[in-house]
Amino acid sequence: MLTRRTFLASAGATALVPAVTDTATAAAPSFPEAFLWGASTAAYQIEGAAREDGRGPSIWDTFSHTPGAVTNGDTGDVACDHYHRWRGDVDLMRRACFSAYRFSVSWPRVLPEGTGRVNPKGLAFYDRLVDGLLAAKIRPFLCLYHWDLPQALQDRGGWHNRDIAGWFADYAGIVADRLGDRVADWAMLNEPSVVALFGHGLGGHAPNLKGRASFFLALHLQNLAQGAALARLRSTRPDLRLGTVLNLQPVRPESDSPADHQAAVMWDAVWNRSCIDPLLKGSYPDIVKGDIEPILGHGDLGIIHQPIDFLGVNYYSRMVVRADPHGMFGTAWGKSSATHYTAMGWPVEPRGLYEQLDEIRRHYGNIPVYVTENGAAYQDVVTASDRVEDADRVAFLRDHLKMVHAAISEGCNVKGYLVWSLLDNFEWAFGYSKRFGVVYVDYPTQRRIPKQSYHWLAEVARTRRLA
Ligand code: GCO
Repeated sequence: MLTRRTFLASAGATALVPAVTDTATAAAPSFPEAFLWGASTAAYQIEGAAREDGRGPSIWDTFSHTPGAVTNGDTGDVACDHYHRWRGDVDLMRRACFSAYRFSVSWPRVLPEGTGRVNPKGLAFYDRLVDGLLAAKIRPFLCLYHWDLPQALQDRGGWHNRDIAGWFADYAGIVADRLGDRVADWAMLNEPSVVALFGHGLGGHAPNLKGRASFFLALHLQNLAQGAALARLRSTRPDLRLGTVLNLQPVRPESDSPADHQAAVMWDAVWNRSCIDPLLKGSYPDIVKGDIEPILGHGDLGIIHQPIDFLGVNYYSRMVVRADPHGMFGTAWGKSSATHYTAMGWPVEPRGLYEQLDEIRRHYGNIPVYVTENGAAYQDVVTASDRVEDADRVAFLRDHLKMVHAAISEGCNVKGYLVWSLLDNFEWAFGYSKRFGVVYVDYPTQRRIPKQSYHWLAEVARTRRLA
């Protein structure tokens, strides 16, 4: 079975776009004063306190407790214990001169059954966190959905039940009523194509469903729910800045053959354009219309096509595909030409980030963009002197930030960069075996050890320069 790992491990590409000009990359890059620096996290990956203060179960609780589902049987029951240690974690960001932080709200912490009864203690947690962030002069970016659907809603069909558009809009309204006076920036979803592909298409993530029709239904209903929530918040809270977070990856054919080119067009439509096009252009790509039309309700596209104030872009690598008549979409992963790989097996391809930002400038109205995730897992080691010398991660971040700088120099509307992630955390099906943090977490003691990359990023945030 393809997992997220094998899938991305075979991604990668030769550069098929014009090289970034030397002038854009050569000078010691300095970033605009208003540029935001920070980190992203997600509730299930860091909070822990899974059964505390009235939180209901999510599909990731169910999945992680299923024998064999997650590496080493790891679960998010305790995670980074951020639910109790958030003050120290906010302080780590303050000391790093971070000006922004994207976190997600756990839907089942706020609404244990997904709809109906609100859990006051759940909302109170985010209330404290937001106040703590503001006191530390860190701008909160709140994401409403980072994959932890209430299990009670999964039991009612989850992302396969059209009612979810209303459930999600109601939940968005409840959170905004409580936090909208202090949180200005609201992202609806995180990476709907990952939820659709690994949760509902290939399997490997909660709720572990499979099939092409299942994939498209989950994708379409996430788009619909996102549109419903955007419309709800736009009408009730016109003062908020609304957006969403997509994982966009330039797709390249493995060879020049027409079949591989066709596979790349298909995969780009499935992975990238079926999310961004309906939202920003009001239509699905032609090549997937046969899949979408049978599930498209009257008026759906009007609901999905909403103005947004910003787009969050998560970027890790390009993707290479080739034609394969046996693949779910007639595609298979092609061979990467990259020379470096992270501990996830993902190719290191900083230029792909430039290409993606440039694509948004040229084809999507140069909408304001935050890089809401970028980072890498490496085999971090704590030295005898209690340090983590993650020079590979520093190089990764520096090379990608150079590309962000190049994109800005060429007119891309990039407003900030949030590293994935602040802390080592629960990396979904890989559990705690992959470390993405700029801060090391010693799980048995929950001790935090800022890595070399943390100190490096802090210096960049402080000086706005890439040393
Ligand atoms: C994603 C999620 C994060 C991951 C990160 C590393 O992109 O899958 O947004 O939750 O942990 O991307 O895989």
